[in-house]
Amino acid sequence: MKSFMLPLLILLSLSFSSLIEANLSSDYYTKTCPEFEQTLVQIVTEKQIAAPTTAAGTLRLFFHDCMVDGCDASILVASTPRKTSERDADINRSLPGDAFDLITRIKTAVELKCPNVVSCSDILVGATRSLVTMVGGPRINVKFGRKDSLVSDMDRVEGHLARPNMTMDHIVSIFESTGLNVQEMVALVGAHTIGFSHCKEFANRIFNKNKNQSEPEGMNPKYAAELRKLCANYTRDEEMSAFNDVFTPGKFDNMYYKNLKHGYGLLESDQAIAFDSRTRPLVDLYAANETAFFEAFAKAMEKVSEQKVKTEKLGEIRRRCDQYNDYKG
Ligand code: HEM
Ligand SMILES: *[C@@H]1O[C@H](CO)[C@@H](O)[C@H](O)[C@H]1NC(C)=O
Ligand SMILES: *[C@@H]1O[C@H](CO)[C@@H](O)[C@H](O)[C@H]1NC(C)=O
Ligand SMILES: *[C@@H]1O[C@H](CO)[C@@H](O)[C@H](O)[C@H]1NC(C)=O
Ligand SMILES: *[C@@H]1O[C@H](CO)[C@@H](O)[C@H](O)[C@H]1NC(C)=O
Ligand SMILES: *[C@@H]1O[C@H](CO)[C@@H](O)[C@H](O)[C@H]1NC(C)=O
Ligand SMILES: CC(=O)N[C@H]1CO[C@H](CO)[C@@H](O)[C@@H]1O
Repeated sequence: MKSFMLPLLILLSLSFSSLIEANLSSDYYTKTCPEFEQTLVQIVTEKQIAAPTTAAGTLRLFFHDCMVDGCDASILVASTPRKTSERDADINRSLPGDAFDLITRIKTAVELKCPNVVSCSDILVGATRSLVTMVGGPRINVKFGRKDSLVSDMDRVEGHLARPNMTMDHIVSIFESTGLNVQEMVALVGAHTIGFSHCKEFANRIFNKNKNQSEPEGMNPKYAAELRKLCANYTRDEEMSAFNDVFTPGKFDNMYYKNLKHGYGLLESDQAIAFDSRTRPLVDLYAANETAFFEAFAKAMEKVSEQKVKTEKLGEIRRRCDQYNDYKG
């Protein structure tokens, strides 16, 4: 029975979620859980101070959750023996534990104050908003009132998330299929102004490819040499990683775009947006004007956070973020 129900649910959520408008609002929990925001900000602050990589990890988790069927905490669900969930899709294997831990901590604290009221998806969205500001980025206007998904399926990830080795056409088409245009795409990828990438994500650029060429496409030679040193052992030590923004790795600023203009793009897809004729003018704009980047980023993030949101019937307030409420083991 179960194996029949799940595809059915997927079909339902596909056909209706875009038709019914969700009622998101900025004061959604003011009456039902007045302590929500304050509790969230307090835990986010403590966690970010204790583990400074939390901001980048959470921002990436947010993006991966929202790109696959809207922000619905489907990424937080743990796999079961019967079903491999989104977070264990190959592309999610490197999602950082600190971000999952943060959401669990907030959920636990909020459940003590107001049980069964605040969704996990709202917690992830709210935490991302606070962390971006905390590391120097813009204020993002977020609304609340999302429900958590009733499905999380590994097979739904592929095709919704870009990979560094895709062509720019392919990457653009993935964003467009999610309702995001080229301008919004370039602004959103500015998120790579914080955080890091594992060597395997760019090893192809610095080691194997173009063996006859001294440097990978567009990469600053000194930077390439440093990366080769850093990643020398990456096949043995899979944890080896490099900062996405080599100059101001922990600060949310427009350095990412300045880097691209000088050959300091880490991923192939990063560097490529400085060359493509559709994206280059936006890279130039955001490199020259941080205010323009911040405005565009905040607006695009707001849009991402509100697309395809689950309403009453298609979701629930999960009691545990990693399990559906009807989970029976
Ligand atoms: C062209 C589209 C994109 C591609 C190909 C891409 C790919 C990647 C890859 C391969 C990593 C490294 C993961 C790892 O090694 O653990 C990464 C990291 C990251 N990505 Fe993206 N990404 C894209 C767009 C975005 C967007 C739109 C956001 C957010 C709005 C984002 C946020 C992040 C963050 C914050 C990190 C650092 C994570 C950390 O330090 O834990 N990315 N991305
Ligand atoms: C949104 O709110 C209106 C008015 O409160 C209500 O009639 C409607 O059913 C709500 N829609 C959803 C999807 O919850
Ligand atoms: C891109 O990378 C993925 C894994 O990271 C690999 O499976 C795929 O074959 C690569 N595609 C191309 C065109 O290199
Ligand atoms: C590298 O250069 C050698 C000698 O010039 C040539 O035979 C070979 O085909 C080149 N390989 C690539 C991948 O361009
Ligand atoms: C790589 O491994 C070798 C031998 O185990 C070690 O001497 C060297 O310091 C390592 N390099 C890096 C960058 O970790
Ligand atoms: C930078 O962008 C902002 C926001 O779009 C704009 O108001 C401002 O005039 C721009 N500054 C310059 C120097 O172009
Ligand atoms: C954060 C998280 O859930 N990571 C998981 C990604 O996938 C690997 C392999 O299945 C798991 O071991 C991680 O726990």
